[in-house]
Amino acid sequence: MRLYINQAGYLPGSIKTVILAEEADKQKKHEFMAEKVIRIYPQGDETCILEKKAEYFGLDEASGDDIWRADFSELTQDGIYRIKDEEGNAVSVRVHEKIYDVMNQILCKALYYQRCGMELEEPYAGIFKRKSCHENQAVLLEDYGKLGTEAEGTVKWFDVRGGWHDAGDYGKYTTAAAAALAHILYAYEFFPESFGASLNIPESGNGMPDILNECLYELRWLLKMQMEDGSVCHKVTSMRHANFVMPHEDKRQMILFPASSMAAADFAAIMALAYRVYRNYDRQFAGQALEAAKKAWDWLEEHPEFTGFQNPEGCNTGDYADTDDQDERLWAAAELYRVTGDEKYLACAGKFVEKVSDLTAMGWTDVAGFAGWAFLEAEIKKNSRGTAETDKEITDQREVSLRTRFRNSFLKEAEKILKIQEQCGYFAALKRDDYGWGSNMVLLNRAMISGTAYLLCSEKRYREAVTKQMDYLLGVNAVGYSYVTEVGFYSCRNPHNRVAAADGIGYSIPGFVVGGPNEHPADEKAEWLIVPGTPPMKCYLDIWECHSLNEITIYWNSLAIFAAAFLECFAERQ
Ligand code: 9MR
Ligand code: ZN
Repeated sequence: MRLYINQAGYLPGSIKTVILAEEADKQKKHEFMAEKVIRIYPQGDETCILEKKAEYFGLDEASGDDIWRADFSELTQDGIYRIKDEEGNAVSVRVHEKIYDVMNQILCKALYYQRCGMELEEPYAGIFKRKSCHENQAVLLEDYGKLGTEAEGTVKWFDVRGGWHDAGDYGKYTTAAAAALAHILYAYEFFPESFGASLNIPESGNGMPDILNECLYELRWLLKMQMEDGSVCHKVTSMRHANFVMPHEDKRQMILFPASSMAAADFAAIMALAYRVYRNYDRQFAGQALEAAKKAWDWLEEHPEFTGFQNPEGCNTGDYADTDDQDERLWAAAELYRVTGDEKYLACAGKFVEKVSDLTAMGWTDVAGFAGWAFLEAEIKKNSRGTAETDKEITDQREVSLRTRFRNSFLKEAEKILKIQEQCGYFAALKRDDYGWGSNMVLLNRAMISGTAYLLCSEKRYREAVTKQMDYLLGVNAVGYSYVTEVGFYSCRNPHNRVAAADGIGYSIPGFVVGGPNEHPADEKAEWLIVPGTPPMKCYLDIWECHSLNEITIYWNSLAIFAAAFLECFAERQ
């Protein structure tokens, strides 16, 4: 029997479940599986303080496991405990009021380690200190072929230093960056008090919350991705991914790839949001951000057609391809309306919303849910600790109807998510077929939707849904891993991250969310090692070569940041 708990720990008031699992034996008759008992002891003490029944859930399809579950929510005192089953299997569990406060700091600090174009100095980076990287200027794709020829003199050079490396690779991608920033900046707007701690980064103590300092590093880079005509480049990467070397050893030529309408619209939206968030801290930057947002919007108006992006031949870095830009345009309109109050944006939002099918998506491909957050801001802040600035009475019927539409979409989707969770023995918000590349992203996206539903209607079951997603991420899953590097007693240590593979340290920078189980492995090592027919929740390996299982990205961390900030905000609610 295997026992699974959240390895980071539980908030005193939260719902707590231990899962007992064993690989299903097809010969056994499931209807007659007996109940089991678990006992809980304080660490280092043999006096049982709580005895609970573990009820048989049944066969869990995604893992192929027989599952029993015991609720131990009564354990509300801070402390470390041992949970034992009748066979003597045991696991340690922590209960502490600061679990998600600390979790959030670790997840946020990980972003600092992704910084490009500056040295990571020992006082902030400790053993993970490293030299500055990617200092050289970039060229436009159209000029790339001229390098090393007679025409080299006519090549234009661009300074695109700064920002975060996207993931385990050293590329920097506009739509991916916008999604990551959105998760974090909205989390900051909704739960500002969850971001009080110092992250020990070079800017700490300058009067701005550290999470905003960290995001500003990314935003200042993002500004450089805008061209003079207002368009925004889709990405800046080398033609081929870097070798597995430290970032400062990667000397490949950086290329600015062509603009896309998704990049321009995401850029407009995130810069408008940045204006709101930063105007009280850094007026100059805020002003620049708003101006850049409007310029990108004007470009979009001049280019109403879809401008997609596809890698040119020979390029193997991420393409973050999309087939539609209506949701991105919707988000840009929503944010610009929120900051300017200009009706023209509201009218556009009303037009774009008709063309978007999923109004709750909040990833790099589909972003309409962010528009929902923008419209529902005042309502959401009433229930979180953020203070609404714009809680005016809404008289414009178009806005009222947009709000209702988003509200209903979030609540409807959250209801579906609860159903998915109910069907999974591990309470994961993933269906049998949802275990693809970055399955942890799908799960955490759903956690954000559940969280949004809670913010809209205060129904406890939605808050518990978020708790359970974080439980899954942090150890309540069929392989028993905490999918956050170096957090927990059995966590991933070998993420697909060029830095981790090249730094020779032997363990990982803490606080990175890895992609997670993938039933369709797409890298050679995983294809060899994952035996066909392995249940989807078990298609995972903590091996650095397995990029389709074990990569890290900024926009997976940012999702967990949102969820952790949410749980920290409601830590005191029972
Ligand atoms: O998450 C992306 C996955 O869905 C794609 O199939 C894969 C191949 O293009 O790319 C993944 O995204 C990666 C991106 O291309 C580059 N940076 C790291 C991303 C996460 O693995
Ligand atoms: Zn770099």
